[in-house]
Amino acid sequence: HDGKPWWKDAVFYQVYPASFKDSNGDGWGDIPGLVSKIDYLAELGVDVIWLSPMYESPQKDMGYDVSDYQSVYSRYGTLRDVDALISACHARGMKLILDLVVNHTSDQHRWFLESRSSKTNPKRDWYIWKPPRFSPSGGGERLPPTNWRGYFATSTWTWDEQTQEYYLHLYHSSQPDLNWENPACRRAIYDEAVRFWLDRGVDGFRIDTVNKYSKVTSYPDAPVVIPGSPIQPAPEMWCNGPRIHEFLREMRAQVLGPRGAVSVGELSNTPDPEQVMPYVSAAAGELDMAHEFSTIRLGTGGNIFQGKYLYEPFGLPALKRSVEKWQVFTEGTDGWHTAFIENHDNGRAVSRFGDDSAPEPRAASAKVIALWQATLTGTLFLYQGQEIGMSNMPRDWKVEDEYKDVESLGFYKEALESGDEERLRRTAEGLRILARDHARLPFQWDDSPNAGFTADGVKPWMRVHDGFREVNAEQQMQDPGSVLSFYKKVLKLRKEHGDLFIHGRFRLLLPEDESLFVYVKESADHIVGPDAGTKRRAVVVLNFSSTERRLPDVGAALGLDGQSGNLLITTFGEHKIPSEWADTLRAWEG
Ligand code: TEU
Repeated sequence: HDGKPWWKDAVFYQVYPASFKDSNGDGWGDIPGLVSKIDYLAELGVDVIWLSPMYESPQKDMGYDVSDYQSVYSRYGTLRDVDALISACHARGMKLILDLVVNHTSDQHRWFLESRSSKTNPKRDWYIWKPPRFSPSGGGERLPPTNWRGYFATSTWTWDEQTQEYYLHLYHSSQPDLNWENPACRRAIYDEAVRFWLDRGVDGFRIDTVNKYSKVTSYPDAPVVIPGSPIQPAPEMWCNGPRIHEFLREMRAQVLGPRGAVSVGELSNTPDPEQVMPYVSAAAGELDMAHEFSTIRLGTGGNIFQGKYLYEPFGLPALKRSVEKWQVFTEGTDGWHTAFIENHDNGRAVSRFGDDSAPEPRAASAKVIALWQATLTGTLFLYQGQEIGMSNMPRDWKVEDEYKDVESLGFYKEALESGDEERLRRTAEGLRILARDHARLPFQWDDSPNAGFTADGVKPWMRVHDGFREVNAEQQMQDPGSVLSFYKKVLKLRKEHGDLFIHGRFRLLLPEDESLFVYVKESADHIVGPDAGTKRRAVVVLNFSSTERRLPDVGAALGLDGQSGNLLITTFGEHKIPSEWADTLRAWEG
């Protein structure tokens, strides 16, 4: 299918450097460790590695607090190690994208150290400083400039004694927001954080918090949605703000576009496709594609601020409706999207959408998730460990013992301090399902001590899952019936039938069925080559339950009766389509 950019058909694979492979026995993953596993990724069918932040950082938010964009966190390696990784990728025809974290820096970044040094420092305006307010009740108590609540369950303002002002941080207080309103600041970002790495040979970026750089610059209070709370959710004050599209167009025009760098934006808090399209329309000249989080975050309670970890169960129809919404929204447009169900900020898919209660259902449901993801339209992103069915931490691991994430601990602390037992119980339960920590356990390579992630006797920065002897890459590489083997099959299927599975139209069937997820993928009409003009169709049937399901008459049940066209039927071993379907489906062949 000519005329399609390479990144539409490519399979991307996210590596979380701290947890992938430790080569020097310090308990932290590192870049040489990743290089030692690159053939494993090539054999899986990975085309592009997305490496989460490996820059110099105090690690308050696992590297999403950058203190120097042009040097590497010592535990991960050196600039030369990154050069070696780039060469290793390119030598195999693979590519490498980095994580661009430029909504904020670390408070240890030299720009912030200069900015906070005095009100007259030339870089003062590179961050967002505001004077205090004083409580109208006359008590004279000093108050932050606004009542905004940030993502880690605190105010978005921290007081700076030296210059007697507050600075803004949507995340941790050690992550001060950069002021994108300042042109000199934007230029420095483009030069120091973007151009530097493109010059070294990286192929593009996953762009962190891509819709948050333009704030409502009048800094008003947010309406009260949490009665009695001094801090209120305020995403409308910084998500999809007044100048965001201008800024992203400028970044693409000035640095990403001329270098042909691929860009995928992290677009959270934007559940309306109408708001997503301006970011991913080719004509807009902003991003090539985006990650939108409605599906992966199903079950997070209420608003993602106060209720993010108050889990609300959902049924398969809700999942299907969410997938459908994001599968169809670019149809007939010049936009493009992504397919993903795991990343470093979310619980493991097999625990969230499958059944991780025992080895057999865990493997079976991991394969259902594999076939589901591999047959979705858009660019496919996998997260490390998804391909072997890694699951959430064991449910009996205690938050205070094993959870390390600044967001998890922020919400847990808030629930503890609330004095509300029920809230604390629900928050602990929500974290056991949704916490970002679940995706950050060390990769399970084999059944040796520490799962082969690091040397025996070394204490990994995060505890290894107790189940690593049953779930590890080594064992699955030898087993043709393993989850890993299945992923290799479905990634191959996806590419062999890209007109259906990567570029095809998605049509949901049986929307209200509580256990079957059934959809049709139809090839677009503009097939070039020998098949020009023919419409091919595949029916994907996924059983998300543990009970066998039979549909007496597939045609009627699927609402496809009377239609013709080539039907691609693919059965995978234990995923055989029930025999009484075979005749009906075969009848459609040809
Ligand atoms: O995450 C941003 C992000 O996903 C949040 O804004 C999200 O909307 C919030 O958690 C509510 O669900 C990125 C990185 O992926 C994350 O690891 C960092 O902690 C964060 O930005 C700050 O850089």
